[in-house]
Amino acid sequence: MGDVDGLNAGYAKLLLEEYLENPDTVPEEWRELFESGDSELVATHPGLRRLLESLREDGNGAAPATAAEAPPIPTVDEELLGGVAAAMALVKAYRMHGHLSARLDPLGSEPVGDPALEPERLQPPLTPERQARIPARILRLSVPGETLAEALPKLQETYCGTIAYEIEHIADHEQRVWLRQAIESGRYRVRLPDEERRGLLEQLSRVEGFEQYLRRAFLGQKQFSIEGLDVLVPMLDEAILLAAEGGAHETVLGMAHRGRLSVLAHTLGQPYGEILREFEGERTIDAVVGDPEGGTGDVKYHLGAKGFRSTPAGEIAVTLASNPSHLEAVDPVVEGLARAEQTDRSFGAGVHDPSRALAILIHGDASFPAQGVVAETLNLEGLAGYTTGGTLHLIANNQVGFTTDPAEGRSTRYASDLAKGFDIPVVHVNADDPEAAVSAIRLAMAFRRRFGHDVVVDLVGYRRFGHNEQDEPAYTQPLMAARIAEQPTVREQYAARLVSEGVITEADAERMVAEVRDELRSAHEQLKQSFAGGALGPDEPEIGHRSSDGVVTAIGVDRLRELDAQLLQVPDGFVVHPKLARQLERRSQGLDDDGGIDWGHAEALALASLVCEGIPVRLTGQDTERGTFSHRHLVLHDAHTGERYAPIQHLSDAQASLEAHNSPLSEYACLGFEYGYSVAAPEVLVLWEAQFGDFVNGAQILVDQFLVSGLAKWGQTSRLTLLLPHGYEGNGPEHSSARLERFLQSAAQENVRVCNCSTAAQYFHLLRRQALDPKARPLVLMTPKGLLRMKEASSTLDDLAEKSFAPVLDDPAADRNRVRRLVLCSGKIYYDIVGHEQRAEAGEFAVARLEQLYPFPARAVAELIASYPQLQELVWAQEEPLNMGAFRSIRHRLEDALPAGVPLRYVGRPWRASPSEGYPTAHLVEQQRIVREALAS
Ligand SMILES: Cc1ncc(C[n+]2csc(CCOP(=O)(O)OP(=O)(O)O)c2C)c(N)n1
Repeated sequence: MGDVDGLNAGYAKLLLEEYLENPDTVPEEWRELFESGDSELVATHPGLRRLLESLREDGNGAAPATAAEAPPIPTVDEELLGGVAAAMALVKAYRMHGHLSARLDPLGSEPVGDPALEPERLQPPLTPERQARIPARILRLSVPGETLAEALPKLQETYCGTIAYEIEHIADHEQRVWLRQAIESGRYRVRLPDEERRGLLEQLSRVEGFEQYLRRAFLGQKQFSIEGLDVLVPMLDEAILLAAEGGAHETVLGMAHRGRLSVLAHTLGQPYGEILREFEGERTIDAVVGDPEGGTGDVKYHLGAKGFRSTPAGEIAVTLASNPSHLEAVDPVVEGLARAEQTDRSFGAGVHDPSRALAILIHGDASFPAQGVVAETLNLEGLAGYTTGGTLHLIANNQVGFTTDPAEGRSTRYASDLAKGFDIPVVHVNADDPEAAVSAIRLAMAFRRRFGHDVVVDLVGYRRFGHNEQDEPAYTQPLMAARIAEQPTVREQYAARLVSEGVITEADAERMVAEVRDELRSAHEQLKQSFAGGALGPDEPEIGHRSSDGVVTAIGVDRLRELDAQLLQVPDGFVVHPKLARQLERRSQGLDDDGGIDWGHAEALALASLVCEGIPVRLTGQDTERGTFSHRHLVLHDAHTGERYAPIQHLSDAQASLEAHNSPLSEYACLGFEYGYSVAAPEVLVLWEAQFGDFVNGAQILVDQFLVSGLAKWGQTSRLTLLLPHGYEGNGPEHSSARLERFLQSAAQENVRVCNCSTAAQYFHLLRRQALDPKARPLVLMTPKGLLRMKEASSTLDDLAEKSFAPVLDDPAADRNRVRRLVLCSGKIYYDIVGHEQRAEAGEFAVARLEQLYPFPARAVAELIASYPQLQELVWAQEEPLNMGAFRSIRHRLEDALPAGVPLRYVGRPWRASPSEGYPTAHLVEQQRIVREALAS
């Protein structure tokens, strides 16, 4: 393309392209030109007319390469040119704003509309006559029609019907063009064959019949009925079918209370009898009393389950993740579950294949925009360490949250608007148009398959009854409730449509309803008879009681040397930063007799040994590849090229993968993700590291609702390991405490392990024990900062090769028969005490360490105490305030272990509202006081 009267035609075309994307981005005079075709620019540069004309010739907008090659332009139709520009603006408006005129609300509220969608309001007005003169192909439309006049109704139908799209915000051009083409061609909006339509009605009949039966049979019991969003069930079926077709062997579903029972029954295929049993269970005394040795169980609309669906492409598992009441908390967990299913962990860094599993998240319209974890989870979608190849998000939008109206609950127009910030396409669909809803899924799944990105389907329906079955919706939403009372159910509407179109008879529709009712009745009858026979309900989750002993964690010296050598190897030509190279080289010296294996070194050896024994490892956290304290350096960066290399992923005899990823700056979603991963892959040592330990409270919901209680509620556990930097080093209130007390308060029935190691070797053995122990349990580990490089906390090769993890470490220097006071402590303060000048004189004192705080090593502590025959006092010394740290959780355990008459004394910070001093000097004074008091005679 050459010049256009002195203007570069390529530039002009570019501007036109830009204008079509977003009219506001081009200069005003150009916008005027494109919209009216009658600007000063055209007057000064008549060649522009030719350019527009050439675009008319070429439906794709590609103009000939040079002006000379361009076919001779006959006369320019000024009128038409202006019309074309207006038509382009109209097309653009439909694509961008068509959703504002779409009929999305089953309750019939009027769409707001937008003036840009009205052809007569454009300049020049697109009258029917003008529309008829504008060829559709120059508008780059994919809807049928020769002229704009023919295409416009199709555009309206496509963009403003019962389904609507928001795709123009997507930054990726290819995705936008693909979506436009997919939408306008109607490829995914085809009329369903009659057999599928009958099937759809059958599903809707089952959903409605199920919910109605439960309501009548168990008056007032909570079922969180799906009615008003019934079509969610066939939509899920469609998604599962398509996932299987794409090669998936698993679908992982996360959802809250709404419609969960129906999903359990109809999507996972849980027999009606089992669900009815849960309802009956609420009436039985067995369920109320529970088993003190077992779990607590959970309400029926939180329980997870697994089912299998057979599809033409083969069987596919469907997992519904257990979830707490905390809305959206399950989102990252589902992502982690799916990621684990998608990962081949046999070698290297693992191989991720997103086609193997599909994650589906069902959100509430009130919770999606308002719960921050949603944004945190969406932010994971494109990250190499976290992506699941595109999550299908379904917003179960019943236009109310409990009693809160949308205008009170969010600042955005749509519940889905948050997703647009993540470049996610949004499809809105009216829940009373089942065929549109199914086609929305087809488009969404095709997009996922093509681009591997998340997609949101905003299913706009209503809530036929109250928030739950005990609520009266008319108290707070009287107009909506009255409107809903008049609204025929989606099954009724769809049945009437199929009858009127001759697809089924009325008798067919009634038969479908009767069938499900009969099935439920007979399942219920059978259940009642089984009760009469004394059959019991399903057991509550059992909680095992003894950690497995006898796990060998030591590794031969030669093997350790071999691993160590490999951990220092980089490819030829790879340049490690010289300062770091020296640091790493010092590691080899650590293997000498003098010792000096520090924390990072011990960790690398532990993880490398596990990988070679076939135990996969996954380690994530903020800046975790290097380590917050620059002590790890698992992943190296070539000093010249920036290229990455992780020697631990290239061990010659590795039999499993090691995944290491720096995480985004999130605790809630990132911990949730790792929890999910570790549940789906209990054989993997999954480690999540907090930057500083106290940041874990950003994930408190995950800790409380999943990590510590999942076993009791759902029988769900894992070997997820939390590395929480902890210790008072004068860095202020926020960087001192990982809130050990919170974990100890939640520790019961051997739900978790809580440790605080004081040497590199202890850490080495603990990591290996955590991975190798046949009994999986989460481990909460207080990790050090200053001790990472402290000579006294480092270990020797023999410590790794010969020892094992000791829950209690005795005083190596104690003169047993002289000791009158035993100071027991945990973690870093040990070194403050033994390093204190007074310690040298304290011949009558011994200082021992409690390395495992839960399960409390009662026998080891009792033996320790008994080994000091002259003991007159036990001191518990801690850095944390009295209302924090370990003391209040373990005090009774220590007292139980003491002989009669030997008192227990507390030394530590007094009750404090904030964990630590803000000023380093104040910290030093307080730290000194604690140590002196522990040692003072
Ligand atoms: C984190 C959290 N806060 C508050 C609640 C209490 N709660 C339960 S349901 C609900 C309304 C949810 O509305 P929406 O997300 O639209 O789902 P719906 O119940 O309408 O399906 C609220 C506030 C909760 N479960 N979780």
